[in-house]
Amino acid sequence: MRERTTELDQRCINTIRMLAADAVQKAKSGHPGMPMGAAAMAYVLWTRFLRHNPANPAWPDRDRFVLSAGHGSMLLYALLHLTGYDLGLADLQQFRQWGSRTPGHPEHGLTPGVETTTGPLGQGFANGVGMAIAERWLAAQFNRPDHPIVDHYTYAIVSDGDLMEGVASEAASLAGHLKLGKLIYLYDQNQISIDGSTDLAFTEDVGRRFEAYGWHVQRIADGNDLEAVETAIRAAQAETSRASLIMCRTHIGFGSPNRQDTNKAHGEPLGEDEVKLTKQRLGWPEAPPFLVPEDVQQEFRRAVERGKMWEAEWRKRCEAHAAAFPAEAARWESFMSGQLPEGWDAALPTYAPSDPAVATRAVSGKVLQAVHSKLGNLLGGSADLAPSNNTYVADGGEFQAGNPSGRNFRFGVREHAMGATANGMAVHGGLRPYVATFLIFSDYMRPAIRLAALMEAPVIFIFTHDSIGLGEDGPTHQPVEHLMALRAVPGLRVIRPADAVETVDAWRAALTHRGPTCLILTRQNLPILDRSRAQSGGGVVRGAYVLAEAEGGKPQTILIATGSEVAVAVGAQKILQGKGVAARVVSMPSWELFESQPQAYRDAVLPPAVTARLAVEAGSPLGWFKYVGLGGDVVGMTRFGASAPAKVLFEQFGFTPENVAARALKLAGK
Ligand SMILES: Cc1ncc(C[n+]2csc(CCOP(=O)(O)OP(=O)(O)O)c2C)c(N)n1
Repeated sequence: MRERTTELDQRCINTIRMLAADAVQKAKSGHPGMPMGAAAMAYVLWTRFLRHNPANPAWPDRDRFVLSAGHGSMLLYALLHLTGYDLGLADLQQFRQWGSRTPGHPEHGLTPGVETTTGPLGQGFANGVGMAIAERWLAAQFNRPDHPIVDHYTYAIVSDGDLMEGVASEAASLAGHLKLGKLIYLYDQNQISIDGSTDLAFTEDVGRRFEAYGWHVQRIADGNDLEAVETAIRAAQAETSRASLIMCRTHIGFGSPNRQDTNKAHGEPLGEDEVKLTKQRLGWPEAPPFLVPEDVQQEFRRAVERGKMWEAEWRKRCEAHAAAFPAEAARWESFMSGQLPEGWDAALPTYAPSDPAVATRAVSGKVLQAVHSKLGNLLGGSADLAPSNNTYVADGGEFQAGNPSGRNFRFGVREHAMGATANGMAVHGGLRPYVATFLIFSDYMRPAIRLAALMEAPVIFIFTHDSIGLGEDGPTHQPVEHLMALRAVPGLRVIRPADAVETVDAWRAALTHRGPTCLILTRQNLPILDRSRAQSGGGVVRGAYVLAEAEGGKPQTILIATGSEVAVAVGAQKILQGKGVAARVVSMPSWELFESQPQAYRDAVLPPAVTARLAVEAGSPLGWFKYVGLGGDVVGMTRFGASAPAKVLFEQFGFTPENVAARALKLAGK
């Protein structure tokens, strides 16, 4: 450990502070105060601990760093720039501008070195828990005595706001239970948020709360005390059986004579005059802006050489590991590539119309079991609904503190943290996480689902009990608006299979996709559909297809249905046929997949000339008019459901072949 803080240390820290102040000032927008207050502890972490390779932000065994307080993004951009990532001063000067690589909040996939997208407070906290889980699981899979190839820390800087959020509490509770000893969080305890002092709303003893979660908690009176921060991080590393929270009392807007320790330092530029005063106070040249002194540059850039060396050492370890354990090494490569191994789908179940009716959630469980041994990195679980979600895989073992190679996860009743943790697992790399709950509770994890889509994180969200079809649990548990709400998320793939055959294909689509997928599954049994009148070349992978062509091949009307309502539409088709109306049944498990098809295919499934179209889905009709047109109609749910047996509910709400046929007849003008 260094004896004392040098003058160069101070100038390095002030460089971070002033880059943040200058960038926010130039953009006339942003949050200067957080980076200014947290610069010192971030400096200690990044220059004395963080093992990373700026030349290769994708080095698999790098330490992960999450800036959970994403509004302080300039802190991260400054560190990435200074330590030699492919992020120039010109990028910092474009902070928050159109097309720049330095957006208002850190975005994974856009800026090299940004591990996860943060900004919605609490999410980064939970993502980090997922990353630490991923590290532990991969280490248990691949490390052998004298051959550690997975061995890194997950660090984060978390703020008052992060720790006020429920998702952080859920994730902290989970991390405490799992004893994630390589998770180390620095708490930027500046006691200021947007409204003012945290005393307005946040007065519990955070340290004791985290101790109660089972965390190792340290308290630092002065977050600018580099030696104290360094000592605490070392102690946190030495504590291997508990996650660590290092509470650092800091000062928002540090150095700003008129803004420090006030919420004025939070969400707006300091102002030209105050930037000047701050520079004077910190002994910094007033000009030029974006100043990086030569020796400061050199000091930070030592990360480049060290990074190269660390990665080279790791590669050597990998070579030795591969020589000693060639099969494991091949598996490691396969996990990290994200590719599915040859023959992964060989054991997928198949179904024929003569098979008994089966719930799509049950088929999903069978699929999981069938691919389990082939897809060694497919893992996940449920928020305390495993028997209902059919997610527990026999022989998978349970991921627990004492069994880090288990593949069944017990997330507890913590949907939000489950989603955000899965995002962290996915962006860590090497894992294919799935998580599950009832569709109704997708609302409890919606912010995480949204971020999975924004990051294109390959998480599989399993949502069962997908409609009034769940029956007696009643309106509190019956989703109505949820399907449409999920479809409204850009880049999110939503698939609602109609039967067992479509469920197998839905899983196939999810597993071969490099982004997030929601699988929407039934509680109730569904018949295996007759496909003898299906049009060839269709299927789940195309999003919608002709499941049962109209007799004679010339449809007068089209019934478009999803999930459990497809069988209802097929029943209606028969009635219509008896009345001399030729109806085509289109199964449309996924809007997003259908939208990605060529126009010619879409027109073949939904011929523009056939305008008498009826959509049938036991959910909100909102949005269906896109496919049925203004001249079309929708049999949907326009009110909450009710508590009753599913069969009664389907009758009462009109999801019967008779009602669907009657509505279609009206449309066809008969
Ligand atoms: C979920 C969520 N709610 C609200 C916000 C808006 N917001 C951004 S920063 C902030 C206050 C944060 O205070 P703190 O975490 O203490 O950050 P500091 O003031 O120290 O920069 C809020 C409410 C957000 N980003 N995310």
